Amino acid sequence: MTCKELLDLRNLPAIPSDHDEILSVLKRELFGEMPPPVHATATIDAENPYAYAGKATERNITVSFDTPNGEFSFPVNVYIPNAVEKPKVFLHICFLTSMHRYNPIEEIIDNGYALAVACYLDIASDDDKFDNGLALKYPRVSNSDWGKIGMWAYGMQRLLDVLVDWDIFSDYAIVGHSRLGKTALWCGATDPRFSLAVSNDSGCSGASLARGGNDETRETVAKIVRQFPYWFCKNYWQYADHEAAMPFDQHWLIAANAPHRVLVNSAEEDLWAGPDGEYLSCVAASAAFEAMGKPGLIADSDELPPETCYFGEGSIGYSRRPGRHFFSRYDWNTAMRFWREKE
Ligand code: GTR
Repeated sequence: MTCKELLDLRNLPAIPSDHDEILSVLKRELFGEMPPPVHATATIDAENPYAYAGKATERNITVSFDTPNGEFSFPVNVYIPNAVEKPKVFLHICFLTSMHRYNPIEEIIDNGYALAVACYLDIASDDDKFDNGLALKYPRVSNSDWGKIGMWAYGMQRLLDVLVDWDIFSDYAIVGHSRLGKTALWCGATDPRFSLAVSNDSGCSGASLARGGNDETRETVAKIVRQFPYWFCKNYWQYADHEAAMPFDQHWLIAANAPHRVLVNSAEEDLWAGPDGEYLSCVAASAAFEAMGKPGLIADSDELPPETCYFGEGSIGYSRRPGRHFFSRYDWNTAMRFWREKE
């Protein structure tokens, strides 16, 4: 079957032509409302200009901004290649600190990119407690109030304030893996200063379509809201086992990033995330990019892709590699390639 035939079976809601309308539905029904942006500032707590054999400058900073309930701060590590005049910078919302295995820092530097890493737990805890971090500053009352994914995304936008103010970078990408891949897509969709959002194995409620797919093997809305209700606004919970009633599907989240680029990385064995659902979502989101005069996904076939593929020519990039759920060096190299090839 062609992708078009597969998509026809899924009966997806059409993407609105108005960007604000896409965002208002995704806010109300999925991730929750976001507070207005409040410009952040930062202190540089330590700086090492000789990091990585002298190839990089490492800055340890604290990002701070006002909230209705006082100031909020979180730490970030930034790595800047010394040999590049105005490098592009990846903002990575990461599971742990920058020393986590998901950060091949030296390789990123050697490719001429800068990297800014924040640990998501420093922004808000990954549990149903709303008494800490950014959650404490914004009491959750209504069904459309934000969940944790919205908070993590908002924190990264405040980090972006600081990096833009430094005026030493030429371009900004938001990157994340898995639950933080969902976050990266939402962060890019709600802040046009990013020129690229990289979703690594983001799966259900991220890049992967909610409608269709193999419910035995993949994560569904029912499964995710049972285990991680606090990632979302409460309105999303009503769609457990009622995907057909959703006024949107996940291709809207990719489309909401238009006209800026999106890269979707999948792993062949990551059936929980649903690589085919991620691919079809890219195909379905393409119309929104095309309506803005940008190419969507440019693939070499109408059928589902093979175990290893890279389609990097369109505004939506797609990569699939063998193996399991992981943010691998392969995935990082795909992101660097996509950003390098598409200026
Ligand atoms: C899983 C969750 C996925 C994905 C993953 C992760 O347990 O069901 O949606 O987000 O966690 O973030 O590692």
